[in-house]
Amino acid sequence: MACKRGALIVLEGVDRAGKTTQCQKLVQALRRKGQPAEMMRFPDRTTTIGKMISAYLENQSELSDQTVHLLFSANRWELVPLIKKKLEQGTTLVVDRYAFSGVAFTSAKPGFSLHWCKQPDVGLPKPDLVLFLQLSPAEAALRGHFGMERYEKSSFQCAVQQQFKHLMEDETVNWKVIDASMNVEDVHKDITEHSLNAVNIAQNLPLGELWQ
Ligand code: NYM
Repeated sequence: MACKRGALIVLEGVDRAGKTTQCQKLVQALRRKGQPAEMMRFPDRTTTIGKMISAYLENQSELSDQTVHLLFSANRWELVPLIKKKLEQGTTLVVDRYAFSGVAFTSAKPGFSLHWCKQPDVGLPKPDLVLFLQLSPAEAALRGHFGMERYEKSSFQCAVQQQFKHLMEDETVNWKVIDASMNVEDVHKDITEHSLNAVNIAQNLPLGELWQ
Protein backbone atom coordinates (compact mmCIF):
# COMPACT_ATOMS: atom_id res chain seq x y z
CA MET A 1 0.00 0.00 0.00
CA ALA A 2 1.25 3.51 -0.84
CA CYS A 3 2.35 5.47 2.22
CA LYS A 4 0.04 8.13 3.56
CA ARG A 5 0.91 11.64 2.44
CA GLY A 6 2.18 14.35 4.73
CA ALA A 7 0.28 17.56 5.40
CA LEU A 8 1.13 21.00 4.06
CA ILE A 9 0.91 23.40 7.00
CA VAL A 10 1.58 27.12 6.56
CA LEU A 11 2.19 29.76 9.21
CA GLU A 12 1.33 33.33 8.26
CA GLY A 13 1.15 36.67 10.02
CA VAL A 14 2.72 40.09 10.11
CA ASP A 15 6.43 40.50 10.88
CA ARG A 16 7.36 39.70 14.53
CA ALA A 17 4.30 37.54 15.19
CA GLY A 18 6.63 34.64 16.10
CA LYS A 19 6.21 32.50 12.97
CA THR A 20 9.76 31.21 12.73
CA THR A 21 9.99 30.19 16.40
CA GLN A 22 6.62 28.45 16.17
CA CYS A 23 7.54 26.65 12.93
CA GLN A 24 10.66 25.24 14.57
CA LYS A 25 8.78 24.15 17.69
CA LEU A 26 6.04 22.54 15.61
CA VAL A 27 8.50 20.49 13.56
CA GLN A 28 10.10 19.20 16.78
CA ALA A 29 6.70 18.38 18.33
CA LEU A 30 5.50 16.49 15.25
CA ARG A 31 8.74 14.48 15.10
CA ARG A 32 8.42 13.59 18.79
CA LYS A 33 4.98 12.19 17.98
CA GLY A 34 6.53 10.03 15.25
CA GLN A 35 5.35 12.19 12.34
CA PRO A 36 8.18 12.94 9.87
CA ALA A 37 8.26 16.73 9.47
CA GLU A 38 10.47 19.36 7.89
CA MET A 39 10.46 23.14 7.80
CA MET A 40 10.56 25.31 4.69
CA ARG A 41 10.41 29.08 4.38
CA PHE A 42 9.52 31.63 1.75
CA PRO A 43 11.25 33.51 0.38
CA ASP A 44 13.84 30.72 0.07
CA ARG A 45 16.85 32.99 -0.28
CA THR A 46 19.24 30.17 -1.29
CA THR A 47 18.14 29.85 -4.94
CA THR A 48 19.12 32.20 -7.79
CA ILE A 49 15.66 33.78 -7.70
CA GLY A 50 15.78 33.90 -3.89
CA LYS A 51 19.08 35.81 -4.02
CA MET A 52 17.47 38.44 -6.27
CA ILE A 53 14.60 38.77 -3.78
CA SER A 54 17.01 39.01 -0.87
CA ALA A 55 19.03 41.80 -2.53
CA TYR A 56 15.77 43.69 -3.13
CA LEU A 57 14.61 43.28 0.48
CA GLU A 58 18.01 44.44 1.73
CA ASN A 59 17.75 47.57 -0.46
CA GLN A 60 20.74 46.49 -2.52
CA SER A 61 18.75 46.46 -5.74
CA GLU A 62 15.69 48.12 -7.24
CA LEU A 63 12.94 46.15 -8.97
CA SER A 64 9.46 47.23 -10.01
CA ASP A 65 6.67 46.10 -7.66
CA GLN A 66 5.29 43.84 -10.39
CA THR A 67 8.68 42.24 -11.02
CA VAL A 68 9.38 41.43 -7.39
CA HIS A 69 5.85 40.09 -6.93
CA LEU A 70 6.39 37.64 -9.77
CA LEU A 71 9.83 36.68 -8.42
CA PHE A 72 8.31 35.82 -5.01
CA SER A 73 5.79 33.62 -6.81
CA ALA A 74 8.44 32.03 -9.05
CA ASN A 75 10.42 31.26 -5.90
CA ARG A 76 7.47 29.17 -4.68
CA TRP A 77 6.91 27.49 -8.05
CA GLU A 78 10.55 26.44 -8.31
CA LEU A 79 10.13 24.49 -5.07
CA VAL A 80 6.83 22.80 -6.01
CA PRO A 81 8.46 19.55 -7.27
CA LEU A 82 10.29 19.22 -3.93
CA ILE A 83 7.14 20.06 -1.93
CA LYS A 84 5.14 17.39 -3.79
CA LYS A 85 7.88 14.80 -3.44
CA LYS A 86 8.21 15.32 0.31
CA LEU A 87 4.45 15.21 0.88
CA GLU A 88 4.11 12.03 -1.20
CA GLN A 89 6.90 10.45 0.84
CA GLY A 90 4.82 11.06 3.96
CA THR A 91 6.70 14.08 5.31
CA THR A 92 4.64 16.91 6.75
CA LEU A 93 5.92 20.32 5.68
CA VAL A 94 5.73 23.28 8.03
CA VAL A 95 6.11 26.41 5.92
CA ASP A 96 7.07 29.85 7.20
CA ARG A 97 5.05 32.16 4.84
CA TYR A 98 3.53 31.20 1.50
CA ALA A 99 1.39 32.78 -1.23
CA PHE A 100 -0.73 34.62 1.38
CA SER A 101 2.26 36.78 2.35
CA GLY A 102 2.89 37.28 -1.35
CA VAL A 103 -0.61 38.66 -1.90
CA ALA A 104 -0.89 40.57 1.40
CA PHE A 105 2.41 42.44 0.98
CA THR A 106 2.01 43.42 -2.69
CA SER A 107 -1.68 44.32 -2.42
CA ALA A 108 -0.79 46.61 0.51
CA LYS A 109 1.05 48.76 -2.05
CA PRO A 110 -0.97 51.44 -3.85
CA GLY A 111 -2.62 50.37 -7.10
CA PHE A 112 -2.56 46.59 -6.62
CA SER A 113 -5.76 44.53 -6.43
CA LEU A 114 -6.10 41.31 -4.51
CA HIS A 115 -7.24 39.66 -7.73
CA TRP A 116 -4.13 40.63 -9.72
CA CYS A 117 -1.83 39.62 -6.88
CA LYS A 118 -3.34 36.14 -6.53
CA GLN A 119 -3.05 35.08 -10.17
CA PRO A 120 0.60 33.91 -10.33
CA ASP A 121 0.07 31.62 -7.32
CA VAL A 122 -3.17 30.02 -8.58
CA GLY A 123 -2.64 26.25 -8.72
CA LEU A 124 0.18 26.00 -6.16
CA PRO A 125 -0.15 23.02 -3.77
CA LYS A 126 -2.98 24.01 -1.44
CA PRO A 127 -2.13 24.05 2.25
CA ASP A 128 -4.17 21.65 4.38
CA LEU A 129 -4.02 24.24 7.15
CA VAL A 130 -3.06 27.92 7.33
CA LEU A 131 -2.36 29.16 10.84
CA PHE A 132 -2.61 32.92 11.05
CA LEU A 133 -0.66 34.28 14.00
CA GLN A 134 -2.75 37.27 14.98
CA LEU A 135 -0.86 40.13 16.61
CA SER A 136 -1.80 43.79 16.38
CA PRO A 137 0.84 46.00 14.77
CA ALA A 138 1.00 47.89 18.11
CA GLU A 139 1.87 44.69 20.00
CA ALA A 140 4.34 43.72 17.29
CA ALA A 141 6.08 47.07 17.71
CA LEU A 142 6.42 46.42 21.47
CA ARG A 143 8.52 43.34 20.66
CA GLY A 144 11.38 45.64 19.68
CA HIS A 145 12.48 47.66 16.72
CA PHE A 146 11.81 46.51 13.22
CA GLY A 147 14.86 45.54 11.20
CA MET A 148 16.32 47.43 8.29
CA GLU A 149 14.63 45.51 5.46
CA ARG A 150 12.05 46.87 3.09
CA TYR A 151 8.46 46.70 4.43
CA GLU A 152 9.58 46.82 8.08
CA LYS A 153 7.57 49.91 9.00
CA SER A 154 4.49 50.04 11.26
CA SER A 155 2.30 51.89 8.76
CA PHE A 156 2.99 49.36 6.01
CA GLN A 157 2.50 46.43 8.42
CA CYS A 158 -0.99 47.82 9.27
CA ALA A 159 -1.88 47.83 5.59
CA VAL A 160 -0.57 44.25 5.25
CA GLN A 161 -2.69 43.16 8.23
CA GLN A 162 -5.80 44.56 6.46
CA GLN A 163 -5.01 42.56 3.32
CA PHE A 164 -4.58 39.37 5.36
CA LYS A 165 -8.06 40.05 6.78
CA HIS A 166 -9.52 40.11 3.27
CA LEU A 167 -7.71 36.89 2.37
CA MET A 168 -9.13 35.19 5.46
CA GLU A 169 -12.68 35.78 4.20
CA ASP A 170 -12.00 33.06 1.61
CA GLU A 171 -13.63 29.91 2.96
CA THR A 172 -11.96 27.62 0.41
CA VAL A 173 -8.81 27.94 2.53
CA ASN A 174 -8.61 26.22 5.94
CA TRP A 175 -7.64 29.24 8.07
CA LYS A 176 -7.20 29.02 11.82
CA VAL A 177 -6.53 32.24 13.69
CA ILE A 178 -4.12 31.90 16.61
CA ASP A 179 -3.77 34.56 19.30
CA ALA A 180 -0.05 35.28 19.04
CA SER A 181 -0.09 37.64 22.01
CA MET A 182 -0.14 34.60 24.37
CA ASN A 183 3.14 33.22 25.69
CA VAL A 184 5.27 31.05 23.38
CA GLU A 185 4.20 27.74 24.98
CA ASP A 186 0.46 28.48 24.87
CA VAL A 187 0.70 29.54 21.23
CA HIS A 188 2.66 26.35 20.53
CA LYS A 189 0.02 24.19 22.24
CA ASP A 190 -2.75 25.68 20.08
CA ILE A 191 -0.74 25.31 16.90
CA THR A 192 0.18 21.69 17.67
CA GLU A 193 -3.44 20.72 18.33
CA HIS A 194 -4.64 22.15 15.02
CA SER A 195 -1.68 20.65 13.16
CA LEU A 196 -2.10 17.09 14.49
CA ASN A 197 -5.73 17.25 13.43
CA ALA A 198 -4.73 18.47 9.95
CA VAL A 199 -2.12 15.70 9.61
CA ASN A 200 -4.78 13.07 10.36
CA ILE A 201 -7.29 14.50 7.90
CA ALA A 202 -4.75 15.09 5.11
CA GLN A 203 -3.66 11.44 5.13
CA ASN A 204 -6.86 10.42 3.39
CA LEU A 205 -7.29 13.39 1.05
CA PRO A 206 -5.62 14.27 -2.24
CA LEU A 207 -3.49 17.40 -2.25
CA GLY A 208 -5.55 20.36 -3.51
CA GLU A 209 -4.69 23.30 -5.77
CA LEU A 210 -4.71 26.80 -4.31
CA TRP A 211 -7.36 29.30 -5.46
CA GLN A 212 -8.66 27.01 -8.26
N1 NYM B 1 7.29 38.77 1.48
C1 NYM B 1 7.36 37.44 1.67
C2 NYM B 1 6.68 39.31 0.35
O1 NYM B 1 6.62 40.52 0.18
N2 NYM B 1 6.14 38.46 -0.57
C3 NYM B 1 6.19 37.09 -0.42
O2 NYM B 1 5.70 36.35 -1.29
C4 NYM B 1 6.83 36.56 0.76
C5 NYM B 1 6.91 35.08 0.95
O3 NYM B 1 9.32 39.39 2.44
N3 NYM B 1 8.70 41.30 5.08
C6 NYM B 1 7.94 39.68 2.43
C7 NYM B 1 7.51 39.55 3.85
C8 NYM B 1 8.75 39.91 4.66
C9 NYM B 1 9.91 39.69 3.70
O4 NYM B 1 10.33 37.61 4.82
C10 NYM B 1 10.89 38.62 4.08
P1 NYM B 1 11.14 36.96 6.08
O5 NYM B 1 10.17 35.97 6.63
O6 NYM B 1 11.45 38.11 7.01
O7 NYM B 1 12.38 36.34 5.48
